[in-house]
Amino acid sequence: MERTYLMVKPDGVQRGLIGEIVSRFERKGLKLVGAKLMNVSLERAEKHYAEHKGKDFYDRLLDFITAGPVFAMVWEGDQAVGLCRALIGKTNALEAAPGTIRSDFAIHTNFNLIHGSDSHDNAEREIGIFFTEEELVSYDKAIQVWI
Ligand code: RTP
Ligand code: MG
Repeated sequence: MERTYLMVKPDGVQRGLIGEIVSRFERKGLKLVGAKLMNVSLERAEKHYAEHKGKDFYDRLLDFITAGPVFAMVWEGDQAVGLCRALIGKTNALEAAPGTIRSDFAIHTNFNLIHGSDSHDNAEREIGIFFTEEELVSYDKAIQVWI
């Protein structure tokens, strides 16, 4: 079982796409174990996007992710990291496969609606930035045996 960190970015919240986005992971059969609407402080944003420090889009990225509330989530399931990245689609909406979130709803790379952890280690790191372990809920999902 693997956990991943997903976050509807400020553009997705402003466009009223939280429900649409959440429903895609629910329908896939993954298990939601944590969720909250929150503002991202600059300190948290810098930790989260540390790997991009120094790149030309870094400042713009920090401005964007701190500009309004995000919907932070932790999802659990077999290969959750890779499966969620597949449902999200490539960074650039032009390259995202049809049917993915970014293909269906995004136009620009700067406003690509959702973040998903790109590796198991980054997932655990990012979950630690945005959630305390007490905020995550452990439970059995009756239907899971059929998926
Ligand atoms: P994310 O981390 O947000 O899930 O997106 P990602 O893995 O698909 O893309 P990543 O390479 O991690 O980049 C993080 C975010 O930075 C913005 N970006 N802009 N060339 C550019 O202008 C550029 N490249 C990346 C995007 O908003 C991307 O989601
Ligand atoms: Mg990334």
